[in-house]
Amino acid sequence: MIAKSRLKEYNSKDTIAAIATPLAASALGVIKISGRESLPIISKIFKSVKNKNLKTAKTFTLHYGWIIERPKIKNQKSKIVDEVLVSVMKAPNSYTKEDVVEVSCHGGVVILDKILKLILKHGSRMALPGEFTYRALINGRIDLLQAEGVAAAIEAKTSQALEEASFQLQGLRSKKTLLLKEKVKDLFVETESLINFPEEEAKISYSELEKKIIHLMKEFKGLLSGSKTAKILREGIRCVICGKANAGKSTLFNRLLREERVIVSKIPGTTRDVIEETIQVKGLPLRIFDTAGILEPGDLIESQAIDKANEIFSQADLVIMVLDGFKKLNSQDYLLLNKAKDKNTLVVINKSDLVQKIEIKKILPFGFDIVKMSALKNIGLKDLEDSIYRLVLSGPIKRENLIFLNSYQQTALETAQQDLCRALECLKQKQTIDFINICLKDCLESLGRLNGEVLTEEILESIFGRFCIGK
Ligand SMILES: Nc1nc2c(ncn2[C@@H]2O[C@H](COP(=O)(O)OP(=O)(O)OP(=O)(O)O)[C@@H](O)[C@H]2O)c(=O)[nH]1
Ligand SMILES: [Mg+2]
Repeated sequence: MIAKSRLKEYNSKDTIAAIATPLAASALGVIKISGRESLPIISKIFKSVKNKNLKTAKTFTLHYGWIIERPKIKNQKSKIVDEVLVSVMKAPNSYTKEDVVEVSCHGGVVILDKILKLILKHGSRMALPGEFTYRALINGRIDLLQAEGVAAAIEAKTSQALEEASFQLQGLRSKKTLLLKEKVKDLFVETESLINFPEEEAKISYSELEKKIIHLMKEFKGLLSGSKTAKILREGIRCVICGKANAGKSTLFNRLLREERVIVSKIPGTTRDVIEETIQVKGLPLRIFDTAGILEPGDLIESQAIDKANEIFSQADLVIMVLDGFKKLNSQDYLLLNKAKDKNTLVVINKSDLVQKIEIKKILPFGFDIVKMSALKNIGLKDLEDSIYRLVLSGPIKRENLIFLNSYQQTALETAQQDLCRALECLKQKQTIDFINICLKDCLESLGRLNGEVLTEEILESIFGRFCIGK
C-alpha cells in the first residue's frame, strides 16, 4: 500500500533509482536510474574504456567500462567497484519518457548494493514500488490498462497468461475499451439531440436508441466475462481433490502433477495433511489440494486432518470428487456428494482398470460431470484435464475480451454496465430522455476510470502499490 504521505513523492520530479533484478547471486544484475539527473549522476561514477563522458552520450547507446568510487582524499586513486555495461535511453524514448540509464553489472548482492549507494550518494533517491511504471503512465507513454498489463505480465504463472498480458501491455485492450467508450459517447450525443428536437427531427428514434443500448450491453457482458477469465488466468483456481479413504486421491494428485509427490498406499487414511501444488491444465494455472479421506476422526491428528480438509473444501472454486469404481457407493460417498452439491464439481470414477461395481445411475441425479479413469494405470488423464478446463471456463476463451483489471477497474467496468442497464430501464419505462442522458453520462465517467483518465489515490494504491521496487 502506498501511504498518503508518499503520494507527494510519487509526483515529484526527483531522479529515482532502484535495483531491477532479484537480490541474489546471479550472472547479471541491473540498476535503473530515471530522471533529469540520470546522465550527470552516471558520469560521476562511470569510467568508460573509451574515455567517453556520458553526460553527452547519444540515446540508445551502450557503454563499456567500470563503476568507480572516487577517493575522499585528493591524490588517492579511485577504487574500481565493478566491470559494467551502461545503456543510455534519452527522453522521450524510454520506459518512463525521461532520461533513463541502466547499469548491467555482475549479479552479486554486495556489488548491486554498492553501486546503488553510489548512485544515491550522487543525487538520486530510492524509487518507490512501481514508480518507474507510474512515471510511464503520468508521462503519457502508457495508460492504466497497459500498466495493469505490466503487472499481469510480471505475475503470469503460465505462458498463456503471459501471452494475454502482453496484448494488454501493447495497448490492444486500451483500444477496445476506447472504442466502446466512443460508442457510448455517440449514443450520449444522440440523446442530446432528442432533448433538443422532437423525435421526428432528431438524429435517432427511441426504438433505435433501445436497439443500440441492447447491442452495447452485449459488448459489456463480453468484457466482464473476459475480465473474469483473465482473473482465473492470473490467479489460478483453487481445486480440491476429495473422496473417501483409499479412493485414489493421492494417486490422482501425483498423476496431475506428473511426479510422485505424495505417499500412496493401500492403507486407508494415508494422507493426513493438506498438500498443495500448482499445475497447468491446458495453460490454466490450477492450485490443487490433496486432502485426507478420513471422515470419522480416530485421534487428535485425524480430527485436525478433517478440519483442514473442510476448510480447503469450503474455499475451493472446483471440487474433484474421487469415487472408487471398484466398490459400491456407500454412505461416505453420499455424504460427500451431497456436500458438493452447491460447488462446481467434477466426479472422477477411479480404478477403471478393475471390475466396475459402482452404480453410476445413482450418481447421475446429482448432475455433476463424470469422468472415468484409472489413476494407477494413467488411463483417462486427458479426459479429466479437458473436463477441468471446460468446467473452469464454461466456454471457449474469447481472446479479444480478455482484460486484466485490478479491483478498482473491475468496479469501474461493472458500474459502467449498470449505468447502461439503468439507461435501458429508463427507456423501457418511457421516462423522459433527460434520465437516459444522465445514465449515459455516468457510464462515460465510469469508463474513464478504466484507463486512467481520472487518477486518484485509490488507483495509485490499487496498481502501483502492488509492483516491486524497480518496476
Ligand atoms: N487398481 C487401481 N488401484 C488404484 C488406482 N488408483 C489408486 N489405486 C490404489 O488405491 C490405493 C489407495 O490409493 P491412494 O492414492 O493412496 O488413495 P487416497 O484416496 O489418497 O487414500 P487416503 O489418503 O488414505 O485417503 C493404493 O493402493 C493405490 O495404488 C487405480 O486407478 N486403479
Ligand atoms: Mg491420500
